[in-house]
Amino acid sequence: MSNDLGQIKDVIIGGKHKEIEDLVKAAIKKEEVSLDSIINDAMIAAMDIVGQKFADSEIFVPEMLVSAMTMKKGLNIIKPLLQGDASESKGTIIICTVKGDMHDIGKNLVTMMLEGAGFNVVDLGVDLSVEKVIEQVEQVRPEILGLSALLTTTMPEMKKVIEALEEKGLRNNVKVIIGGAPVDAAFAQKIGADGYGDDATEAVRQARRLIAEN
Ligand code: B12
Repeated sequence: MSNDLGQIKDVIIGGKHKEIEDLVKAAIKKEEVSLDSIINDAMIAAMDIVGQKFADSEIFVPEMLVSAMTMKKGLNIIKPLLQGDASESKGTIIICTVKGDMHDIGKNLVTMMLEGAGFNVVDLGVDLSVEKVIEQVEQVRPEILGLSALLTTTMPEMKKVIEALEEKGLRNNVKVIIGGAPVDAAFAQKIGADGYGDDATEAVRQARRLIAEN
């Protein structure tokens, strides 16, 4: 791994939020460092280590929070570079993190990549109740609904959303894609989702596939 990526990773793990912006700016300027590697090999890899340290009780929620804040500051530097051609929308997507779940870095990254790929994304934020999601689907009428969950305890909310869409007669109007660390393709199939993405690139691929099938 290049020195730039290693430093970004260390700074996120250490929660040194004052240093991240300059490091990301410097890395972006280097031809040999891709945006993809900054996001995946440095930033997401750092959060995996943070998660592991938390699981091993080496760090606690406050440290995890500062690392998250550091990553967010870094992502904000990258965001403008991911913006695509917004002249013609490829379709509308509503995205949110499900009820009881405050994790939003993955969702935000997926949002950035979808917007970069030309989709119109309505980001409802975190901790969204089933009722609120349904209300927004009725109002916005998106082609796709994206749901994110990072906790095993909040994954069942995704199933509840799909059931509520069925009950309201909305299920045929909107495709549902899901993602988040504890979620997988088998779970997506089990709850009747239309797609699953293990990262932001796959989220874009799934969205394109579902729009093309529409
Ligand atoms: C940062 C973090 C936090 C931060 C969140 C800050 C924020 N604004 O997001 C804070 C400190 C608030 C936090 C709190 C908690 N956390 Co936390 N957290 C993490 C950590 C370290 C990183 C998550 C992250 O941002 N990853 C980076 C992003 C980019 O990855 P991602 O979210 O997986 O997203 C990617 C894909 O999954 C996918 N994707 C994501 N969403 C979607 C949606 C769609 C539609 C698609 C297609 C794809 C997709 O694409 C993304 C880009 O590649 C993880 C560990 C980990 N490695 O996941 C633990 C982790 C998720 N947390 C955990 C826990 C236990 C908690 C707490 C319960 C701790 C506590 N005791 O209070 C609370 C819960 C709070 C709540 N109610 O939500 C556990 C969950 C265990 C479990 N099995 O359920 C983990 C796994 C840590 C661990 N190893 O124990 N956490």
